[in-house]
Amino acid sequence: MSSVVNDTRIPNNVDLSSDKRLQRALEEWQPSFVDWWCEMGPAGFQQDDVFLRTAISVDHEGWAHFDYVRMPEYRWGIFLADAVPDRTIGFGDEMGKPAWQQVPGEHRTTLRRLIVTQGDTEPASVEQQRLLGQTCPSLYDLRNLFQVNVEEGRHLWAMVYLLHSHFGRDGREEAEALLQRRSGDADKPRILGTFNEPCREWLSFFMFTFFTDRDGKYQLLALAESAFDPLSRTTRFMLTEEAHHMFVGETGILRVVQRSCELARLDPNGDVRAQGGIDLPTVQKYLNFWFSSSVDLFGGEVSSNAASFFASGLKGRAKEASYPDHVALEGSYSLPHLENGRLVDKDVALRAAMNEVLRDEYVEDCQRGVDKWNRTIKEGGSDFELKLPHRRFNRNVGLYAGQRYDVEGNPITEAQWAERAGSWLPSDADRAYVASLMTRPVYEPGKMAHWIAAPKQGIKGRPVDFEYVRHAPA
Ligand code: BYC
Ligand code: FE
Ligand code: FE
Repeated sequence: MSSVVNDTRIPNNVDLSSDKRLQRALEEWQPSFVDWWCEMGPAGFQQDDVFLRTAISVDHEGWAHFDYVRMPEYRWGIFLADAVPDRTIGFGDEMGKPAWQQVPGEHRTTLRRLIVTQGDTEPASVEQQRLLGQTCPSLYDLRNLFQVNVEEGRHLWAMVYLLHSHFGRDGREEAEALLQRRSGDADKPRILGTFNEPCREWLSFFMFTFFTDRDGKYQLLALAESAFDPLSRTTRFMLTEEAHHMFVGETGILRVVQRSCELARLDPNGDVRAQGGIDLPTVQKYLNFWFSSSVDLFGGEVSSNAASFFASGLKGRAKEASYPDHVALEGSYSLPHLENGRLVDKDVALRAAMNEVLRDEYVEDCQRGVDKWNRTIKEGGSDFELKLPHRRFNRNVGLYAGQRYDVEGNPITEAQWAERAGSWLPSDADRAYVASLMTRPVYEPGKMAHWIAAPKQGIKGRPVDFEYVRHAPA
């Protein structure tokens, strides 16, 4: 099935050579992408050989090939999951009609915006993470960082392919603009909030890959349901790569809390900071920050955009087939609204609450990871429990933006917030402390920074002390 052509400039399984115009357009974009990668990708490691996986097919077995590669020479390609024969639209007003192979004129602007928003997050995350290599806790972690980075680069390719192949001149302009915006830039920021937040410490990186890449998972699951079949197929393949990104976050935090417990046991007063580790209350503050920021990425609780995406078949729910009713014209969704300082439940039309439905699944999925971390903490002899803050906590988008809630979701006053926010979110001093543990990188195979436990196993059957990155110090 769908063999991958690898001997061309752009590896692909979309028969690119049969469409010379498209091929030329993408070959023109490619050098701009590589320039962007060299300027904004991992700083200081572009000449190193990195043990990376590269996609070489799209079937379940053996889609990935592992070998040493220099990152600028990574084979970024265009891979669509295999077509589902005679696929029909699975939800909304067009339910049951054939899926679209071309963009319907009336949905062109909206679809383009969805694809651009998705595409924008991919290079943004690479930009956010570009300095992390210089403070890596091990070669194993360094390699994982770069694996995530090259795959986010490939996710950008996935969206740029759609823009070039289906949106004509506007699409080409958007593809250019995707390389021009910059994370955190005052004049040309990335589109969504979280992707402009600094991600300077490895603790943030692990939280980001756990919480923010998981938003990626849910948004991609929702787009995989799209009536626009090329979008569905490309996001289905992206999801296979996403699993590793979340693994990096989940196991990264697991190793941090494991080490934290070890260091607490070593200290006569149980003082983790005195032993040079990251104490669990600090982990909790980072968790509160990245969870609340990522929860914003789902958009407003009540959203006419979300309703019309659903109605027109552009974006469904995650695993739409698992719902009994795919039209969603009848149900409602109860949402607490703040009125005179009290929360009052109000029913919202189900279609208008689709962002919230997706957020529900996301929060539940996050909780599973937190439960695992808590089991590790318990095994480590501590009775501290990490908790997801309430989804209303610290919001900047949607119904609860501009209001104040504690981590349990109770409304509080501005004065109460001012008094307590420092105990919930990382202070400058917390960030400075965490950063102070990570000033020196660890480049010796098998060695770990003091603040993190070793992983249980290496990558692709290699031992933990394998030389995952051959780093030649400058
Ligand atoms: N920051 O009606 P609403 C990933 C805007 S992550 C700033 O609720 P809607 C990855 C919104 O644009 C997955 N602004 O919005 C992870 C709208 O603006 P306009 C990324 C925000 O349309 C790690 C307004 O607020 N994929 O892949 O339902 C590493 C009204 O809101 C934010 C997608 O997002 C925000 N957080 O938007 C690498 C999928 N949230 O039009 C990669 C594509 C909302 O009024 N995007 N706004 O000016 C979408 O499906 C939707 O656009 C949203 C929700 C989910 C973002
Ligand atoms: Fe991605
Ligand atoms: Fe990702």
